[in-house]
Amino acid sequence: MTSLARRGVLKCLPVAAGAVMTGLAASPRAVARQETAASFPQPEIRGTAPDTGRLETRLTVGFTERMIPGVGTVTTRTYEGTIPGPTLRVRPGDSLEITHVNALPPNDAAAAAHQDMNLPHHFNTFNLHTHGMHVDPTGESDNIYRVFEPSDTAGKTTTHRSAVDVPPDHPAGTFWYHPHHHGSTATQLLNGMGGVLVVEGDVDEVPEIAAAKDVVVCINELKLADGRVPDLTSHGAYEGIVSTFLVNGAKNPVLTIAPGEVQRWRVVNAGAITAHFLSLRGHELYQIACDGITFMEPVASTGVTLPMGGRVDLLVRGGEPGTYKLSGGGPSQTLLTLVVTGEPREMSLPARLPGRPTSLPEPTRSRTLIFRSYENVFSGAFPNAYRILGDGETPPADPAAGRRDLAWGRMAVDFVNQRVRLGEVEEWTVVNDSHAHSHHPFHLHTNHFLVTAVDNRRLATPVWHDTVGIPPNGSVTFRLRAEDFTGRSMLHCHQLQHGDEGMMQIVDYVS
Ligand SMILES: [Cu+2]
Repeated sequence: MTSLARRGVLKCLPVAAGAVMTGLAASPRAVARQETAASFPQPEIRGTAPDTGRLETRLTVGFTERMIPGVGTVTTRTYEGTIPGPTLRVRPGDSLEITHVNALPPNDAAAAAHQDMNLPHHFNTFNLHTHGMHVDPTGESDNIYRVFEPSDTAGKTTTHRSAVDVPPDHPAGTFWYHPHHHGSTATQLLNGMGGVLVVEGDVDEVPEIAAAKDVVVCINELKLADGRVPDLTSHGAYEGIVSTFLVNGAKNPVLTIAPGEVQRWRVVNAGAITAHFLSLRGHELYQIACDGITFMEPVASTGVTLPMGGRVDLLVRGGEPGTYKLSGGGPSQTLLTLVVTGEPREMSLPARLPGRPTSLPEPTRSRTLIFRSYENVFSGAFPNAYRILGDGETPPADPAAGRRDLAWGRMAVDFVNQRVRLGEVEEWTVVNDSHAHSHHPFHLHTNHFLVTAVDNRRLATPVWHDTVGIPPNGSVTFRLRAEDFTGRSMLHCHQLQHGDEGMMQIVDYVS
């Protein structure tokens, strides 16, 4: 497989309408001004204690007021007072032990007394999802059915514990963590709750990558109105609010690179609403991983699509001296500014990577899921406008059987949409039959899947994903072989307002 062919693969992945990124060279005066700017921010790093195999840490969630230059004073729910939260670094075989402190105020009684699971609710309740990690989805691990409630007494806190065992053969790469309590996920992510989770390992030891500066580029998306993010108490809560994109908590931070220097960027879309198309004029992007899974070789391209929840690891080599912009979420929004400056360096790119092979055996069963938005039904509050139809679709509500339209979270109803047998190879086709403006990134928990076709066009080289955009009026086909972990997990749309409003299904992995 040539890199040229792979370039076609990346380009054919869908891009959200209106989410574009442009690269523009700026004037020399702008270069001089930006060279004096503050250095590029990086989230605090918390790593495994030496020789223990354990990363024990505490993440306190509360409302934090902070001044963000270029944005103003904002008051949002955060992990540890920062956007994003600290970067957690572990190695295969480690255990990640988190004490969560819920320092949020009591939930609003009216919102907590909801009758419909798809009416967003409990905005001060959260839990933990280790997005993309191949770990146990049950117990105190990556279990998104848990509820970390706040105290019902103002000013008091509650504590909750997570223990995630990272398998010894877990892939090394870029993952992330965020809350995943059904009903409050979109609101909490749009407050800036989310952080990067790095699994160290083989890919980091490739000499050319070991020599490259390791840069986290975590893109958070905030929906700010008067310095706060409204709770999703009505379907239109975020309509008309332009997204504010922060990279590592800053608006348009400046990153410097020398001509010829190679840096490794771990780019995370920690947003809930907007996909990005990353490109940098005058520079090729060399993608080395998608969603934490390393490629067999770097793939050069002029642009990379990053759906909500997705990650790409890129090698970027500084080009001609000058100033270059990455913008996203609309042409007027700049994500970061790259300044190429200083003594030229000669750094090389790796030819081969310790990647995951891109093949699976022939499937022995198939499923078709249809993501549908009924956007003409918003006369009421939340009338189940976002549904997943097709194989395994949720049957109509049956109050007599204790079953509402969807059944998870607080409702201990034994309903499963997709029962997936470990070891069996399946072929899934996920269809987006919504109108042209609905972008639905499909996300599966616990297992990666191998995308083989988009809109029925076979990819020259399949790509491993845990999150992939389904193009409007289009489809994505993938193979799945679930392994290692049984138990109830989840699939859903990673446009998280859609997810909170019902575009979710329960997956039960069985042996
Ligand atoms: Cu969606």
